[in-house]
Amino acid sequence: MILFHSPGACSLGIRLILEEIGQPYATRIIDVKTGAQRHPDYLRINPKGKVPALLRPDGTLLTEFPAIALWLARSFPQAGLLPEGLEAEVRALELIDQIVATLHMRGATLAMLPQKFVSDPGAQTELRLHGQTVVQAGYEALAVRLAGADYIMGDYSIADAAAFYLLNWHARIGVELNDTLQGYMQRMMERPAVARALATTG
Ligand SMILES: N[C@@H](CCC(=O)N[C@@H](CS)C(=O)NCC(=O)O)C(=O)O
Repeated sequence: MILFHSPGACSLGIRLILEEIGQPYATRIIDVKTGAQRHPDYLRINPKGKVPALLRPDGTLLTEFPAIALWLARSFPQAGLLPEGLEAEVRALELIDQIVATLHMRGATLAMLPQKFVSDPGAQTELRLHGQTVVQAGYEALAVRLAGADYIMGDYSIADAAAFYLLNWHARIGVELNDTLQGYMQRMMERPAVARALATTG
């Protein structure tokens, strides 16, 4: 498998999952800070021009965080990253989609990169504040889930890989982590797979 990844991007979550699985994989760096995702060489591989993207052993490319995470969990069940059954699957997707589609795309992106959407400095400030409000509400909801549990779904799962990348952006977003979320991040970073993912091309 080959993961197309940008340091510091949401593709870090997929690295966490790959490290938990422990199967061989390679990482190709597509640094979105330099615009590498729009280079023709990468667009030939992934016309969406986004990371993460995963080239699978059969030679096909899979994109979109929730789809990649689910495929990995179901393809390597021995890693125990998602309990069996439809209910566990939809609950995991419910959480991951909220993190990626709402908190990341409609919150963090606006807070971190308002200049991508508007040039007016006042409008940028408004967008940043709106994004921070969305993320703040999402962080509070995650903290409620984690008040009585070590991980988002109780046991460690692919939902934690998504939560980790979003919480890891807190300083860039400008939203603080409360004690519960700080404890969770500490717990996550003590997992050898998370430490390995961060140590290489986090
Ligand atoms: N819906 C996509 C979102 C992926 C995404 O937005 N990735 C960002 C990095 S965190 C990216 O590739 N940005 C480059 C760009 O938008 O040009 C997914 O679930 O994978």
